[in-house]
Amino acid sequence: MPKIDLVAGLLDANEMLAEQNRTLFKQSKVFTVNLMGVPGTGKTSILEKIISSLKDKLLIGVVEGDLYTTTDAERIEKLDVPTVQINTKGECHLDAGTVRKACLDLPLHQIDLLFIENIGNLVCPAEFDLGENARLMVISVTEGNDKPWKYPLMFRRADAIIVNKTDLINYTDFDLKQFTEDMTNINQAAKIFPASATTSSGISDIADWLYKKIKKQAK
Ligand SMILES: Nc1nc2c(ncn2[C@@H]2O[C@H](COP(=O)(O)OP(=O)(O)OP(=O)(O)O)[C@@H](O)[C@H]2O)c(=O)[nH]1
Ligand SMILES: [Mg+2]
Repeated sequence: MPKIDLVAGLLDANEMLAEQNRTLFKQSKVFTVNLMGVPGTGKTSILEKIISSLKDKLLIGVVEGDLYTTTDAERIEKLDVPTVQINTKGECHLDAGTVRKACLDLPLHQIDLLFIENIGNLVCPAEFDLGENARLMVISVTEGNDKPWKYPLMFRRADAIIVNKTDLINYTDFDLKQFTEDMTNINQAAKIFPASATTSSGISDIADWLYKKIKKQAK
């Protein structure tokens, strides 16, 4: 079978499973967030801070995607939220079927907000719909201004972009104004949140945005 047909077939099959996940999440009244970004951009660190900020208002669950380790799940479990680790054993993204299986190990009906931390990568995760309600992307100021143009699909499909590690911005050439302008051309609808998981700057804005989205959907 030509490679291109195989890829198209995989994506079609994934789309079907993503629809099933959407139905499951809707029936379970759980709002799901697909958290994406390159390795080390601060996905887990941001997640730790958002969980701490929303934990008293919402019941939160987490699916942690990683190639081989359980490090991130161990970090999240310390916050006392139900967590399931997926090890993709080399696959560069999560897919809808794998997420579905992980959800079997979660008390989905008790959860209001489910985070899915995807594999660190700016290419593959963008193509695989997981049935999520929102796509949250993390980029950090140490990664450079050119990423939206180099990886447009990921940036085009994001509902919100967290620009993390702003505590380091003066040590980099990252230009937030330029980034915001570029994003206007690529994805005008995406919200942009400058933040730092280290200092907690910007975390309350992200938490408020998520909370409002969840309440709006629940109406
Ligand atoms: N200075 C600074 N460092 C940060 C910030 N956020 C995360 N880090 C550091 O960046 C490194 C990677 O953070 P993680 O949260 O593990 O990143 P990740 O995106 O989850 O990484 P993977 O799961 O491996 O893809 C750690 O050493 C964090 O302490 C931040 O806002 N500022
Ligand atoms: Mg992580």
